[in-house]
Amino acid sequence: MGSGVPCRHGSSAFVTASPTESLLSPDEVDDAIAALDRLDDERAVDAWRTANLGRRSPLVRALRSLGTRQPAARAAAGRFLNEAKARFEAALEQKLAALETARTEGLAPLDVSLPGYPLPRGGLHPITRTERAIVSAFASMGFHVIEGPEIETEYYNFEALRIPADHPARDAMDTFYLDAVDSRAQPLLLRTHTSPNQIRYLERHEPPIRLIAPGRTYRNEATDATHEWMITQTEVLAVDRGLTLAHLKGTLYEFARRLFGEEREIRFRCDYFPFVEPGVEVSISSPGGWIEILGAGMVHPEILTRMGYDSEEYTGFAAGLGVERIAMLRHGIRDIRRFYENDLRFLRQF
Ligand code: FA5
Repeated sequence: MGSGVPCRHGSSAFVTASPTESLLSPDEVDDAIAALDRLDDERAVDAWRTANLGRRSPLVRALRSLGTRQPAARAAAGRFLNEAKARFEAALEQKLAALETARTEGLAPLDVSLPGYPLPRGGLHPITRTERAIVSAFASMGFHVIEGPEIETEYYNFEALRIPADHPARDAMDTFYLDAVDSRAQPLLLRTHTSPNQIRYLERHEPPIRLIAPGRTYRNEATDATHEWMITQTEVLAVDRGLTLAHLKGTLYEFARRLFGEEREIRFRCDYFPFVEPGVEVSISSPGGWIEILGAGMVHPEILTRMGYDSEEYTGFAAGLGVERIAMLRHGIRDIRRFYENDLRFLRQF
């Protein structure tokens, strides 16, 4: 309890005599109210409330003990105590109102006509912007967006895509393995590409299929100006009757035209991926030379057969686009590492 707050825990506060006397003397009530009047901060007022109106205050204890008094003394004492309580409560309410007025008086009134403060505005990360541009280019060609898990099993990331354990293609995708297995004892890893989405989708859907699956992928490799260890990829898959390499090329040409305009050149070269046949890589011209932006090809017939489709009847094409590389080309950025350094001077330019 703070100084200046009268608190009567001693027996002197209780007057235990006749009905004309009270359990709390009138003087003490006056003193307590005068003490409250002198207080000027909320904590002291709170302490006063506890001392004078709290469960253990003389007033409340006296009220509680009324029942033990002689009937003759009880009525007069009760009246006095109730009056004291009402006076305490009124004084307290008045004091709190006075403190509130004092608190708000010093504040300047709100002038809504003053110019506002410029609030810092966030923006979308350049990789998110490019990812959205890619998605919308394919969506306008009839592809729909799906998502798959970033933590994958060896089966979906490699084996189902015809990349067995001893296959050299695994060397190109140095893998972050997790110290865990799934319910079927499959080793878990951070997916090295978005191609597992092809298998996951084919398992559950019938052709015609046209999907696009953007997301993060991870490779345990050294970084340089065009290589990061965390890459955003976008998988593209189409499966239908009669699809050919011409459909793949036409789709990718149209995509490149929408994203880069007519000026940039696009180059197709043969490449090898175990899950396509034939396979290609696509590069885009830039002032610094060609930049490879994606791998692609015709879905390997064995994958379609394994998924239960007649590969004579159904064919498909697939592609895996590197979003960071595409963002570099769109914005003329020479070093891929800039994207994830979190340097606001760089990020604010987008
Ligand atoms: C793949 O990841 C295949 N899954 C692509 C694919 C899909 C082929 C469907 C055939 C059919 P690759 O490792 O080449 O392929 O990566 C594809 C693209 O991701 C590359 O062209 C490149 O743009 C980007 N990329 C790959 N590794 C990196 C890296 N370390 N840093 C930046 N971008 C990368």
